[in-house]
Amino acid sequence: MSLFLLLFPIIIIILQSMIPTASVSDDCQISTGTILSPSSSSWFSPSGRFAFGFHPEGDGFTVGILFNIMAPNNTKLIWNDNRDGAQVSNSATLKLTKDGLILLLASEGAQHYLFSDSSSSTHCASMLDSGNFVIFNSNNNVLWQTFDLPTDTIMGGQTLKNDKKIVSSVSDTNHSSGKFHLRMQASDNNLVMYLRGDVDRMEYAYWASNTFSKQVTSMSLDKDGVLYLSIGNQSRLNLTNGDHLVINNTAVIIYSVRIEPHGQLQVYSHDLLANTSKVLQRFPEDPCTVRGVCGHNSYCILSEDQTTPQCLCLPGFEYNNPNSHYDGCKTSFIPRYCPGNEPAGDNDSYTMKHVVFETNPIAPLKTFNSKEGCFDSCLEDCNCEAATYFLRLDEDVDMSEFERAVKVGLWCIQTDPTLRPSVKNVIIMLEGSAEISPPPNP
Ligand SMILES: *[C@@H]1O[C@H](CO)[C@@H](O)[C@H](O)[C@H]1NC(C)=O
Ligand SMILES: *[C@@H]1O[C@H](CO)[C@@H](O)[C@H](O)[C@H]1NC(C)=O
Ligand SMILES: *[C@@H]1O[C@H](CO)[C@@H](O)[C@H](O)[C@H]1NC(C)=O
Ligand SMILES: *[C@@H]1O[C@H](CO)[C@@H](O)[C@H](O)[C@H]1NC(C)=O
Ligand SMILES: *[C@@H]1O[C@H](CO)[C@@H](O)[C@H](O)[C@H]1NC(C)=O
Ligand SMILES: *[C@@H]1O[C@H](CO)[C@@H](O)[C@H](O)[C@H]1NC(C)=O
Ligand SMILES: CC(=O)N[C@H]1CO[C@H](CO)[C@@H](O)[C@@H]1O
Repeated sequence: MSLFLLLFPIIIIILQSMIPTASVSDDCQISTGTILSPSSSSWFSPSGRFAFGFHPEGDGFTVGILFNIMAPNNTKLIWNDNRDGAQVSNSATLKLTKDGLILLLASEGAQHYLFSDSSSSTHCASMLDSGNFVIFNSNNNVLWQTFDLPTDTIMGGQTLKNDKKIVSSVSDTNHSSGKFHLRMQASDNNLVMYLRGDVDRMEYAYWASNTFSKQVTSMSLDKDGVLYLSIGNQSRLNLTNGDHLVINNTAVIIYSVRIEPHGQLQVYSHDLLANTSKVLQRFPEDPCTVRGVCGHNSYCILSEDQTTPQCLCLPGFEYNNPNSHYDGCKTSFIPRYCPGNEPAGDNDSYTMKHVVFETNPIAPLKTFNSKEGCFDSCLEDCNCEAATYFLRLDEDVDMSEFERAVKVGLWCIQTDPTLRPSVKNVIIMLEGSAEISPPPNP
């Protein structure tokens, strides 16, 4: 009898503490102790569209979130762990424990925490239909979520916080960090895209929101697919026009925005009933204005569909990598040297019209009265391989041709002067015009 009286309040306490736990379980799909391996199935979102688990990459696997758009054929990896680390082998396992989410690299005996929980309060995890993978404690508080660690993609409902960035992937099959990034820049309230260098220097930027005077705090993609900047705490500045916002009650559409391997930021809509994806908007609109998209000694033109950049070698050059035209070009001739002041030997010369240097000239510009004077000056200078010649405004300009102006990504012929062939085998005259807006000053 006395024992029952003692136990009674304890039973009540246990019952009470179970009530919040019960509500948590609605959000819980994966409980602690659950193990995943490359040969087992993934942790799917309720709709089955998002799969957290091991996904093939290179010779092994990467741990990430796969978005099935046209399942199972058209998939996109929207997030992955340790993207610049080595791929994991098929003996690896992933385990949700009270201490966090651990990747055990069985063969190497090593382990790596995707999320480490020092207070051992990890309760469960869920792959949500928004594309967010979330780890909860028993009070239903978020301990960790992939939405806080974006790689190259932001999903509808996700925010890129101040001073955070997303980095393009190398390609659609290699999700290591690629050439470009988009940064929510706290220092000057701008959302900026850069060619990745040692530092984010203004001359490497190829797109910016130009919101200097506003108090920009973050970039978000809302659930309706409108990309916007938050200004202060209340107002927002829409970056996309929202033209796609037509009422269609039968459609199930989700949105994403990704910095593409070729540097453009693209906003997508994904129709989950029709199983189609389309690009709603691109920043910048012209893929050839992405700085460095083509690599050294090559230039960019638009493909037939007007949306894909195509890189061509300058005359006298060939692709560094015949399988990828985005890796720049190298000389296709054997350089011959012109020591001292000996006159240059044989030469081939090419003229390319309506092109612009994308950065400030390497050497100070000289002024000539004629194109021939400019040409001869390059010929006399052993180190000159290319010369730009700007038409004066009073000269005849065929404006229709400017519509299709070629933009040269020739930031420098060769960065290392000792590698420069001091020879007149190739002279390239780049004829620009004052009509083409000059590149921005750094
Ligand atoms: C992905 O690209 C990076 C950088 O170019 C390279 O180091 C890595 O080996 C590539 N990974 C695979 C699996 O090809
Ligand atoms: C779209 O994909 C889902 C999931 O794979 C499938 O159930 C559905 O039938 C597909 N719809 C169409 C129109 O193909
Ligand atoms: C991808 O889809 C196409 C058309 O639906 C089909 O012919 C092809 O076999 C699929 N490929 C794979 C790898 O499933
Ligand atoms: C933002 O909100 C905080 C607290 O809610 C407030 O103190 C601050 O003044 C607000 N800032 C702006 C710019 O409205
Ligand atoms: C921005 O987009 C939202 C959502 O579509 C819309 O409600 C709002 O009116 C837009 N704001 C402006 C200034 O256009
Ligand atoms: C509405 O969405 C459904 C499903 O995606 C599609 O089949 C239909 O054509 C859409 N209707 C309109 C008017 O766009
Ligand atoms: C030194 C030399 O061969 N110069 C030639 C380079 O090419 C131009 C154009 O073909 C000729 O005019 C030069 O005589």
